[in-house]
Amino acid sequence: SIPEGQREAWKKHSVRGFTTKDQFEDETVRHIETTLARSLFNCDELAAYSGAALAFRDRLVIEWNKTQQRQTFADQKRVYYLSLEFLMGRALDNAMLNVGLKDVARAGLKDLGFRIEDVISQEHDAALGNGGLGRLAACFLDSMATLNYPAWGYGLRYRYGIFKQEIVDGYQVEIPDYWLDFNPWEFPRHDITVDIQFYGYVRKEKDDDGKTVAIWEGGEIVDAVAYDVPIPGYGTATTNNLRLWSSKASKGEFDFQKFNSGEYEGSVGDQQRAETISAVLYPNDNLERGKELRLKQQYFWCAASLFDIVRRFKKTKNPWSKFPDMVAIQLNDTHPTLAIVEMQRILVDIEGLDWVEAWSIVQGTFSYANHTVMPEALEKWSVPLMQNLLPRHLQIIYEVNSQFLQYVEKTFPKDRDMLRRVSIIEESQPKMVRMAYLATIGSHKVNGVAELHSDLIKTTIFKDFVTIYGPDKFTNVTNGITPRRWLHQANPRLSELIASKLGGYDFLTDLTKLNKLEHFLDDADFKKEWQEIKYANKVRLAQHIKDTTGVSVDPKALFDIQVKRIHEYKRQQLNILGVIHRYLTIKAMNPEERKKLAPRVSIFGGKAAPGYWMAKTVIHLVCSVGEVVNNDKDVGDLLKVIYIEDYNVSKAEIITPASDISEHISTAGTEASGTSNMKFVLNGGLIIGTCDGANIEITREIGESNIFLFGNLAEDVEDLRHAHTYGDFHLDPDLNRVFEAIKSGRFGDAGRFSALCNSIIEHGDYYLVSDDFNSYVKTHELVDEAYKDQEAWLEKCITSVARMGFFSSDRCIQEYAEMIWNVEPLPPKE
Ligand code: CR6
Repeated sequence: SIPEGQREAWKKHSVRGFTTKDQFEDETVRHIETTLARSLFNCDELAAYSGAALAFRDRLVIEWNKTQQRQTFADQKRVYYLSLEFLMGRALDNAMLNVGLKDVARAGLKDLGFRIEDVISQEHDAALGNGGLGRLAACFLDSMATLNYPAWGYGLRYRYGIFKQEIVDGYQVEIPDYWLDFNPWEFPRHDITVDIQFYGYVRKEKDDDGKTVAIWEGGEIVDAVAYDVPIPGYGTATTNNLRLWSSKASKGEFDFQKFNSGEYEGSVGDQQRAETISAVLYPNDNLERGKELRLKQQYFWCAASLFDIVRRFKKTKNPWSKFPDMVAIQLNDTHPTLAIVEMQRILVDIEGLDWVEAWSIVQGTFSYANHTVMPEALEKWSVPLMQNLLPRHLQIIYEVNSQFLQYVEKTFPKDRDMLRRVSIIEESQPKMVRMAYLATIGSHKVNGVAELHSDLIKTTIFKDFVTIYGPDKFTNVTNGITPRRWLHQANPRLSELIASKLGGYDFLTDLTKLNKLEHFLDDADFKKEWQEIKYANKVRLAQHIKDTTGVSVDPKALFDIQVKRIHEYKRQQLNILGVIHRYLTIKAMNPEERKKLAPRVSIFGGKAAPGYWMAKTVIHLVCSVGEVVNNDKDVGDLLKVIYIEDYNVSKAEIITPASDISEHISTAGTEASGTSNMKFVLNGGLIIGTCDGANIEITREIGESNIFLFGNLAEDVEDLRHAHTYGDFHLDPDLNRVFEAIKSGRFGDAGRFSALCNSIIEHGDYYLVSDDFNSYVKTHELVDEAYKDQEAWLEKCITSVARMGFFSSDRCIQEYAEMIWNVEPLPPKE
């Protein structure tokens, strides 16, 4: 650090960051002219974005540095949020709003010849995630900073985020998302590099005290380089850190010999192999495929993060026993479970702690959030694969398992089968490591993400663990969303209207304050403005649809939206089959009947995993139906079917505020929580949904009369499936009519849809589409009816928004902090 005598000079020149419009313009132009080497003759919108982003970045960095310093000196417990996905979206708009300088920027950019909206939309989304799980991590970062928690996120810096989706001739085409061309929001820390070891072998040796120690040797080394991203809180100076690791060939490993002797390609090959580790995000949502590179990613990221966390702890000079009092590590799903094993390895093999003491430190430190009960998404790694890649870690897993099983056997001697059921090692061919069990055993708390889901994990996948540990180890933290991005940023006019009624923007940091909106249900001006805002948001979406698909939709029609990853359990197939039913019904109506019908626009969006054939077929069916319906003069504006390509966070900011109704229609018991359901309701849209995930709690909060629920309950699903497999299956007659239309070739070559139709008709209808079809269609009729009474509809929307306070991610983070992490906020000194 700088010597005492020079600190005054230093302080005099210390950077302050802009606050006024003039200063903002100074900074922006300076960055455009110097950092970017452009002039006023060649400054386009992208350059304006870059200049403005750099000006804001400077401001963030100042607070970020102070926050990090404060957190270091405070010597108190910190949270580390380990997530393989952070679906951040765009940063500039968020930074402007969080530091409270968007109006300054708007005026400044106008002076310089730009519209702020055009500038903001130049930014490339940071799309380091698949769907809900990654977006949840992003909302949590926003809340942790806003609530002043000393917290870091740890993830991977993928060179390619989730692919871009193009729809070509009605089919999904995947385009690589190379997003790092210009990213002003990250800071490479080339000085923070960690050596990560793979492969090799384990040697046992006696140390000086005669104790046997394990030494992991050989194999290969890859470097992890830190890239830091500042995370500004809203209305606070706290700016936390998100550290993303990037892989690089280790200097020691790079083969200079080869390079010198002219084998350039060979030497560069090693480098490329190392860089492959953090090259791509696996594009699967709720599905695991046991690929070696994925396991490599997981260990690479866990080992680098733990090295970093341990190094920081050691600087405090606290004894190891204090580790759980200083460090809370949250596992976002099982992807970072190897961190548990790595921690035990560090404590026992490197720091020389005794096994039992080390393990109690590990358990005191870690907690694990489960995000699914679906078997195909539960992570398992083959023992031979792990033996090869991480030989020492596999030994540790076996030792953890053996001690755990001894305890189980002693405690439950009568239940012989229990040992097989709860073993971390599944006795299959090949043997598999069950990561969810390992995560549960190595953590002090396990939580689900909505009440129903948390109940389900206790009665299904973790039933035996509830018996073993007692129910207190398991808890619920219902998911939430940040109202900053999902209301204030996505729907600025609605946020402003709400603020004008509630006397300011306090609701953005205490969302329960929204309940005062119920006092304005008789305020005609307020309601009129509310309605105008919804209409303007629909106009904006209609324009986007026109620009991207060429189809004109009427903003006065009922906008019915389902945007999320395409998955059979989320049942987009139920939606499109319902749309076909509607189309056939319209076609069979006489003109008088048609007049009574409310016009609809059915909007779909979402990516299918590249290898998920059935999901891709669903996309193709939606597009094919759109092709027919949208060109049917007979139908006109009564029905339009739209596929919005490349659904992502920044598109969601346009789509979410424009819904009248949105669809959250998973087979009951399959959607752990869902978070888009919360976003839509918070933006004044109603929802149609099953009794699943957070829909149930949304109903509890907003009232049954403000939501359109339908379908079978989670508790009946198993029986229904069982009945199907024993031949007790009835194809709903209306659904049959829909299938007949598809088979007749009305929507193009029927052969393309046969697998989709047959999964329902012939192969057991696992997701209960037919069982729920009638109830779904009938409920949509209720939606049509309700929409006719615009006055009553509006009242439902406003009432629902007023009651959504519970679903703020701030509430979630407070629950995690108090029940699971046991950490205190550290607010900046004023
Ligand atoms: N796919 C759940 O399916 C939940 C999020 C975040 C999911 C979804 O219902 O809202 O997590 N699960 O908790 C997984 O990713 C495993 C998801 O996003």
